[in-house]
Amino acid sequence: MKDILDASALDVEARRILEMNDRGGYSVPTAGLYPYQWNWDSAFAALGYAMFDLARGWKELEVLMAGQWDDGMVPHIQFHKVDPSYFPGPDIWGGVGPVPSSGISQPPIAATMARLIYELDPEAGATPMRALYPSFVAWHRWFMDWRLDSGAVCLTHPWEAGRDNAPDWDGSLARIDPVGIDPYERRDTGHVDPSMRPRKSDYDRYLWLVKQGHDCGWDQARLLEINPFRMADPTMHFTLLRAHRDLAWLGRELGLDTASLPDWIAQLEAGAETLWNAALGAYDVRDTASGAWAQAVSNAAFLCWYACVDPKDSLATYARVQAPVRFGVASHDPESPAFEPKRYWRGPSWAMMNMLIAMGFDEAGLPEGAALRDSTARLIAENGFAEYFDPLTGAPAGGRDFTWTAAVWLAWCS
Ligand code: 2M8
Repeated sequence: MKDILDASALDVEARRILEMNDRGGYSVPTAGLYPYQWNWDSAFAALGYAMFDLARGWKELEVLMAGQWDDGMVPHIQFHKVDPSYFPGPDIWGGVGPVPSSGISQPPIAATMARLIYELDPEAGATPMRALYPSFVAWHRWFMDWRLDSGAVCLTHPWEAGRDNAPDWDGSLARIDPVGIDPYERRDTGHVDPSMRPRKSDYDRYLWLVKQGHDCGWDQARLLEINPFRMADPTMHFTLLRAHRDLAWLGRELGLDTASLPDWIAQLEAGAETLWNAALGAYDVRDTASGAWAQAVSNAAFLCWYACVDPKDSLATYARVQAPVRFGVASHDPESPAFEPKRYWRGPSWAMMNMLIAMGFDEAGLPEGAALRDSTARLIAENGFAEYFDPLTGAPAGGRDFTWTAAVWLAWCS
């Protein structure tokens, strides 16, 4: 790759982006569009920083976990410094943690990134990792206490999966009548072409769900009773299962208490069965209220190798959906009528998802991992450090100078 693409110039650019998006101990995904600290973005950022500054990598995780709520939840956004360029802000969310925050979480990849950083230099990593370990256990426990349905991990808001407007949620969101939300003004469409963003009908429902959480003080027991949107989801399930495994590894390595982890791993291994949609030939989203499948092949379906669960027929499905795709993994099946190659999580290729999927392929000894890495590297080299990309043409889309794309370049592509 290096001879073809001038990787060293891209390394310099990736580092420049990470430094530019550094707000002093935490990073923002990109200025303007996302001016706060996002949970899984921050975990990728930590790995990116660690490639040239280990201490800065650990610092990112420390700031992330310092926003943990008393109940163990680690919020999806921390609003360290209010910035009107983003909506909805802290007043709409009413988070109840130590830092103004949202009230939902995000895919728990932080323990997995912590393991990768630790492995770069175990001696330097022992002290920060020991300090972080109990907060990771508490966060993982929160998911196990509040978010299981037949052993599958659920989300309570599309923003929680990080795959905001994926077609996976369409049927279930359509059943919500978003009455009672205050008039609002979106900011995202002022930064990015609206045709690359969610539709208004999605935003109305996102805000209705936020209001519901806000009005009950983000009480998980109450939300379990009243929230009609509880989706058992491969993103949450596979990232948590993988994170449990990595946390257990770190705990054993450092001689820490790993007592809960084997049982949590066993529960999620069994629960993965309830996400397998045999008719689709893929792991799928299941609406826990109706029992209905989303009938959607997403990129999250291909995290089964990353989670080290039985892939069943996933490889054949991967080959089918990837046939027309040139760059990375499409976030939604290109043969589906809902596929839109530039609209956010309804089709585009995401460098960080590609990395997680490829980690699983590599560990399973499948050649698809190296191929995915090459196509993602080419995507970035030819189109820049965009938020996401058209998987058919490679055209950059969404925000630019993006933290996780830069981090993925440094940690995996270069
Ligand atoms: C996107 O989500 C935020 C809401 O959380 C938004 O659109 O305002 C998603 O791509 C999510 O996965 C990501 O963490 C976030 C920041 O990059 O942006």
